[in-house]
Amino acid sequence: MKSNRLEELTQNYEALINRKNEICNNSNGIYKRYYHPVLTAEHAPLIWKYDFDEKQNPFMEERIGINAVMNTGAIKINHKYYLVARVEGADRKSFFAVAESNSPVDGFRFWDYPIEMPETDIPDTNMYDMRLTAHEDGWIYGIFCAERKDTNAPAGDLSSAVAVAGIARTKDLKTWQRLPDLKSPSQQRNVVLHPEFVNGKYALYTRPQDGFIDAGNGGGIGWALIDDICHAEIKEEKIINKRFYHTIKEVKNGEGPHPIKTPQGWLHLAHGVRGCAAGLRYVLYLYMTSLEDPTEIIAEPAGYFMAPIGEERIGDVSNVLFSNGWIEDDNGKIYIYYASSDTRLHVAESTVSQLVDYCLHTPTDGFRSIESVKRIITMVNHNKQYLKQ
Ligand code: M1P
Repeated sequence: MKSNRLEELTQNYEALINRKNEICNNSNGIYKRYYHPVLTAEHAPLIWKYDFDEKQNPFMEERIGINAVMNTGAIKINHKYYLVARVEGADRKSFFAVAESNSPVDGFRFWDYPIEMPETDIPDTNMYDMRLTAHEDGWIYGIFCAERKDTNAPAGDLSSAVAVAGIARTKDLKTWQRLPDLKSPSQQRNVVLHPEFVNGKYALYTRPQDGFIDAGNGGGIGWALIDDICHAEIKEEKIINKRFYHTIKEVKNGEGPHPIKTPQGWLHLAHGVRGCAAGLRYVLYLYMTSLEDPTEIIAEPAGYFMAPIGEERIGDVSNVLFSNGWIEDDNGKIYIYYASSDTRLHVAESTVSQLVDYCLHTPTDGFRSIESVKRIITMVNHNKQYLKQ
């Protein structure tokens, strides 16, 4: 028989999983947020956290703490929605776990077991931020950040780390085959596999960085063609989406999930980072590249597409929105899974048509205040004809 406390915990847990989500009606016309986060630390299954044996756990204490659920890969398979989320324990270690639902916006329930990701010869200290790509070669790839201590750091420096792109593939999200890490001349995070072959090769979005935190000379989101995904190596890397002074991506940027193919071009979601007195501010932005040449930018609206609001602003790493997962549904809808402040995971809804319209018709960045003013004057002059006398 279950103890009263376990019974109560179970009831609360089921209420949380079965809670219906609601769309927020205040919208800028581009997307709508949903009220409730789709995954939080509280969504971690009780069987992960509690020893259910009352003799061993007379106070029904939590034995394993979960701190946050955030940055998720996302995919729809056979009418079901799957999130491969970054779960962070109270011990600071992140790992991957699959949550499944029949709905894109609520009802996500973690599988009983988190993913036991195979390792390479070099053990991973931490792993996070998986981008899922159902590639035309038939595999589902998961590329993620594998983090290890920097063995060249001076004695006493226990913080310096090295980020590499870990690569794994699966057919069912259950059994994963780990491939060798991406060989790169620089550290890498935010590496994403393009879903199609390009010139017969695998194509990666990269984010070269000088250090673990700093992009340094890494000029932005890169692109590299890979001969053999089973021994992936960057031989040539070209920056396709650059960082710029006094923009939302001044300090660094990174590709989100893999881009979505639309008749007008590849639609990309990315994050941009700038510094301010409160620390780093992470926002999301969109851009598009050409279908003929996926490295050629054809549209990039000025500024951010989504920035943290309300409770999204606060968390373990405040002032952060981060996304590495979205799902294009059969009805043209797009579900954007985004994490706020490295703490919880939300969903916003839009359509391919709306996002493409946003990209193609929002003014680009003029890089100077006076250019921003000119854009507003142009809009006002245009709108005058529609004002009632
Ligand atoms: O803390 C904010 C984000 O920082 C990193 O992203 P980036 O490499 O672009 O700086 C990642 O650790 C990410 O997981 C995290 O959300």
